[in-house]
Amino acid sequence: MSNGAVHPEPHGHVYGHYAAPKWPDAHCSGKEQYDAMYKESLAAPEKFWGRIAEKFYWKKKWEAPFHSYNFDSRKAPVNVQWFIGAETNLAYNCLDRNVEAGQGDRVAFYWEGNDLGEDSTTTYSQLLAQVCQIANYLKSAGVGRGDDVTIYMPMIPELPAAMLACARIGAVHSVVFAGFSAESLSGRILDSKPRVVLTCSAVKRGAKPISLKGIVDDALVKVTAGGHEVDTVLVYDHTRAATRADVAFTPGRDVWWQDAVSEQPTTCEVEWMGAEDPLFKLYTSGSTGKPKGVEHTLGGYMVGTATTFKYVFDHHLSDVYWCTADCGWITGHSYVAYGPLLNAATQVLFEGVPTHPDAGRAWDIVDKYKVSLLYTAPTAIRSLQSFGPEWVKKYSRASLRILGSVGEPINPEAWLWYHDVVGGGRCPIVDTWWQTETGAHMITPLPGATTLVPGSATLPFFGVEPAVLSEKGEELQGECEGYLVIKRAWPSGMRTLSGDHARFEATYFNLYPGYYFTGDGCRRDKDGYYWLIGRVDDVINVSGHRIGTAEVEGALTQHDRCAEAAVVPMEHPIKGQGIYAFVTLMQGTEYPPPPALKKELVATVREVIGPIATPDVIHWAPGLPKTRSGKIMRRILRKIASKEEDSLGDTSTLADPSVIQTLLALRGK
Ligand code: 6R9
Repeated sequence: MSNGAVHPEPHGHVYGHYAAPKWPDAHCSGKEQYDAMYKESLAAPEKFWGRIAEKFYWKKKWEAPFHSYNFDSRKAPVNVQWFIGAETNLAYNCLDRNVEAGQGDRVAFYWEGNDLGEDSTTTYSQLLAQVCQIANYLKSAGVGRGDDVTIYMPMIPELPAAMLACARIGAVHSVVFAGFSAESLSGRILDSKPRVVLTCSAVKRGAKPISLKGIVDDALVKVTAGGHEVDTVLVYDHTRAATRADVAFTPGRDVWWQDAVSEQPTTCEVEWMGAEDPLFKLYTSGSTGKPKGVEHTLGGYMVGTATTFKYVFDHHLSDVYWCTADCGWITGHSYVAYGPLLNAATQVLFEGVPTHPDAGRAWDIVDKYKVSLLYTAPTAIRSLQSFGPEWVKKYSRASLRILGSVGEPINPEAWLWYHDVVGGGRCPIVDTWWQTETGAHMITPLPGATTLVPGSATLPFFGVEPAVLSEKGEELQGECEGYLVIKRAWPSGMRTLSGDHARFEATYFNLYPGYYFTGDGCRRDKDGYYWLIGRVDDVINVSGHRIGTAEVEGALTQHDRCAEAAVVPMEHPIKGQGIYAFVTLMQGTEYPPPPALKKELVATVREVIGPIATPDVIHWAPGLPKTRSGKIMRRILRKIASKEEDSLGDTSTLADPSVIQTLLALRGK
């Protein structure tokens, strides 16, 4: 069932239990309070969420029924609605509401640039003015309610500001991670068809400068060929060394951000939107086909992200929060752009990588801004761990209070290092399990309430009712292992897939009607704790980023020497999982071919998808193990990739069993 993820140790006792600290002022202080709140959230969701939602500003309150949903696609279309009939605005709740409450001079963002010595501070009032200017510019470019806007930018304050500007005028943002290739970007633009694209001239990641504008230009050539025209490209001048004259500009289409936006008024009317109007689309990889545009709406997402942020990070106004995720991923949407700002949090926004200029950068930032809440991914933890504890111990880290983890299962060794070395044994770790689709944390400890066991995401958040199913779809009880599903709707869940509700139902609801299917395998132990094992579908989790095997296979076959490819996950010490590709070359090729071909194939994948999908291993395959009906037996390929060919299991259904010996002979060639 597992596809080769680094397995957490299921028997927590080996690593011990870590009792929650006694924090009387924690938002959830103690297991009894968690139990009581969890129970109420399931027994009386209307009362529970209604009370929380009262704290936000609603132009119009919800009506009865408060929420409704159907998870059974056999009965009727799957449909989820929360805060029915209500009207609100996310930007208003993130900014105006906080400024009106006297938080205008509070720091919203401490921005730390890629290079040392580059930094800036943005207060809530300043951010509000900035968002209004961008919003006014977007309106002047013809963007209105319900219109799509694509954002392809690095981690500078203008990125979350642009997201909020869209939210302010009711436009639907689609942020594309600025590490994706022109091809990937063009596919996403062709799917959502924005008239306006926001980008940046160039960016430096570590020591390497990258021309984002050049990538956008290439993408737009493909977009035009695909039958869509983008009218306006707003370009933030972030070239540093280069001058504007070095940036290719298409007159009539391209506009310098600093020129156009600074002319705009610093106030902008709010568009009041329905609670179930779309807020954003975010493309994510699935097991088949092209990436799916996951669509989230306003009301439930607002309440869900704000509430999880408050409780899971036990956020108080005295905290300084730093999430290392990029806004191009869901973590950057929910826990950089929306959740923290809804709580008037002060946060660090970091443009660079934590190992530049050296492996002490992350801890330097922690000390510089007195970060108390740190949220990062196991891959970053393992990478920093590999440089040795000296780099951490050079810095005080005395401000740290809570450490968070997200993106993939955290192996107990990394957990213990994070806890003992980074947190000096003082800071609870919140291992938060959730997905692009769920919008907000689903299974997670609460720092003042939950006893921790390294490697377990522990217990469900308020309102989340998980279940574990057998392959046949029977609900398992007590201690068990199977597929993780969710039994009822929670506020922040996705509502549909962009333009394809049938695919939404097929992917998440048809397999086990009545349940939301997560695509993850899990164990539940005798204490009811959940242990996430990894994806059970054809999705590889590389450094916490989802990559569909089908996408990588599609990219490889774009090389004219590649006849067929089969991609499986492999264990990777830093990235969690790596990409292992079996490649069949065009007829007539001698195996192994000259070594340069591997480099070419890798370059093709980087060009088609982006560097995050770089294959770690290319394994030549004159033939692939297939059933008589022609299905590739990935189970066998996974075993070969993990050098477990002694336990290949049943190979009697193979059309040609001799392919296995040939494959083994070509390992490392
Ligand atoms: C938030 C995010 C979702 C997939 C998910 C699962 C894996 C995320 C995890 C975790 C174990 C955790 N995942 N958090 N696995 N423990 N704490 O990462 O969203 O990019 O959509 O990925 O990531 O496999 O299904 P997304």
